[in-house]
Amino acid sequence: MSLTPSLNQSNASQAVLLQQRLLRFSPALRQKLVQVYGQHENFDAWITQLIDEISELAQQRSADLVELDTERLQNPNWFLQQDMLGYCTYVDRFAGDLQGVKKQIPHLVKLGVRYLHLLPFFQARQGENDGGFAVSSFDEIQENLGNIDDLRELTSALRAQKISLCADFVLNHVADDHPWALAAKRGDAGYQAYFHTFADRDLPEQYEQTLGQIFPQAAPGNFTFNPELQKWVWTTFYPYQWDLNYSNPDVFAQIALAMLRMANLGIEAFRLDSTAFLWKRLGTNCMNQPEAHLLLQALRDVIEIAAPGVLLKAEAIVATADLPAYLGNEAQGIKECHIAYHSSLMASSWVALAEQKVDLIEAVIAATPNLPAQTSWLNYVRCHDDIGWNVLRAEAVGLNNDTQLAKQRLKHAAHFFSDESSSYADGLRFQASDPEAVHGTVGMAASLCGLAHSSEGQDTISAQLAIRRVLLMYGLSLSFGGIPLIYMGDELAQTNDPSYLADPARSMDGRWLQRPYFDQDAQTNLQEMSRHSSQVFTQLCELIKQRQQLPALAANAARQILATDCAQVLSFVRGDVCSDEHLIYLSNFSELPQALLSAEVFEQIPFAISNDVQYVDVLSGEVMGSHINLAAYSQRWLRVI
Ligand code: OTU
Repeated sequence: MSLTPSLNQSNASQAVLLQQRLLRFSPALRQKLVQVYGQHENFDAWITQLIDEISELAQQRSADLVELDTERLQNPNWFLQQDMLGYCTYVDRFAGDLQGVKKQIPHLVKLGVRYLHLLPFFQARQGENDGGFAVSSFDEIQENLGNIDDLRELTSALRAQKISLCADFVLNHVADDHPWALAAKRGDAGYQAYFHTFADRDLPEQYEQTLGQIFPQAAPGNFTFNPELQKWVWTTFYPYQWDLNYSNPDVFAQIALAMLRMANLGIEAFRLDSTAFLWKRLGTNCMNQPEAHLLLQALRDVIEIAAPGVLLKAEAIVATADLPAYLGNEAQGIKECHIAYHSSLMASSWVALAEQKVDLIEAVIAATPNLPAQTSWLNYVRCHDDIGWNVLRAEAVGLNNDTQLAKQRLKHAAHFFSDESSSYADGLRFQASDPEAVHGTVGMAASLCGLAHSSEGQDTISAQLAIRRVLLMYGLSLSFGGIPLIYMGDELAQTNDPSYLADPARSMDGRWLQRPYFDQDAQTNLQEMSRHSSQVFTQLCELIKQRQQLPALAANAARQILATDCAQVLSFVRGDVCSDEHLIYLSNFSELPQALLSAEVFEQIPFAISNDVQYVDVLSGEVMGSHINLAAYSQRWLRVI
């Protein structure tokens, strides 16, 4: 069959561009992989074959995706645009299946969403599967959610509305019924080498000395005895999630190729799940190892060659100091992921709510470095996982140089949000039977903020305060910088869903408390302003709209903490402090009103010192006089008039 001349031409120019990218990024890819796999005797043949396969998949990319790649290469800051806003949800809980998600696009558009993260929808293990995080095929969709055609259709329908689809790519493990695990169980030595297996407990016990626990209650320990293999298998998460052995180059190659096949379906961003855990090293907690970073950098090179419009987002729930490495290192010319979750900012804002003081958030911000160009934080209030308190240990210790006190503070937060009758919050402890342990907390944002399910329709003071707290939390994530993310249901102030307790496949995992079904009724009745859902939705939309309009709130605009003499008030300035293109953020994390002297805040802004300026709060329209008054749990976004 002969091709039309124009197609031929565009194919030819595509081939040239691919060739250029291969020339540029293959040596970079090789340079990383030689550090990890250079000892293997067949390294040269292996990498030559891998690059061939990458190039093959690059050529299979459809014309519209190639066009998208080209556009994004021309505008590499596309994901840092002013109006970038994320939304995260499970497919079934939001809309039944992939076709249902397509029907919900108008809801996303109404919110201003530009980036939709759908939690795992690729084929998952039969039975328990950790909400889809036990993947049994990277090439098939969970039957109840649809098929590959539905996915392709959804990605293009989203793209038509300028919404990029983000999918989870579970890097650290596969399900115990993934074909690789099944082959291993059948005795295939090649596939056994895809996993970490141990004939006895000797090494596992040595590793356990320094390993942490993710699910200490539901899945204690990091190794599981498999009767078919008659061996212990490394299982950091649930026993049915088998950690991949990345010291085996074939594992890396298969994962890289799987990623490109998924990208070719139109997925525009990958949430790289559990990136911190990829490399194991005796005597360490097996997190954040240098090799894990090299492998992520190599995946970035693979993307640069074959799908350069695609984003990589690191899910590394680690201490603030360990986070920036996931975004590369500008001085050293190292690129890794484009986006990373800022989990310590998230957790510290909940601590601030519990303590009614903001020093821990300020400490986190102080420990948050400026990021390399073309990278961004992902800021969120809640997600499908627990709030892990331990990521804040360093900041909490640093504030008083007192380990015991730091532990007390984090314990207090866990207690505040999780224990009945200790506060307004309605959450639960996650996976900790030991009251001394500072593990995690689960619950929907609205519930943690004190909105009782039963209070819907009642205009009580406590409900109004709860709503303010929800908006306070979202206001921070929308104004901080980076990409803000809405967790499905929060926009409608949805509360906890305890129905998981009746399902034996889920009752052991409290995170299901915060994975409710989308409240269609609330969405249909958004014009009924007596509903809490409508009130939150309307005010959240207002915050989003203001953020879209204010250049000072763009993802990568500068940020600087402003000092206040009030421990309950958080304040920073975004944008250019030497011109009127800046915005002052102030928020009151306490239940009491606070008043600041305007002059003391404004004198920290060079532009305000040298000009006779007045500020208006864009949220209320109020012009600031000699004092900035902040009602309980309120925020102000001030711009120069
Ligand atoms: C990630 O989680 C996912 O977000 C979880 O939903 C999965 O259960 C897990 O991986 C396994 O695939 O540490 O960096 O609640 O914060 O498990 C990986 C604990 C992780 C999660 C933790 C997290």
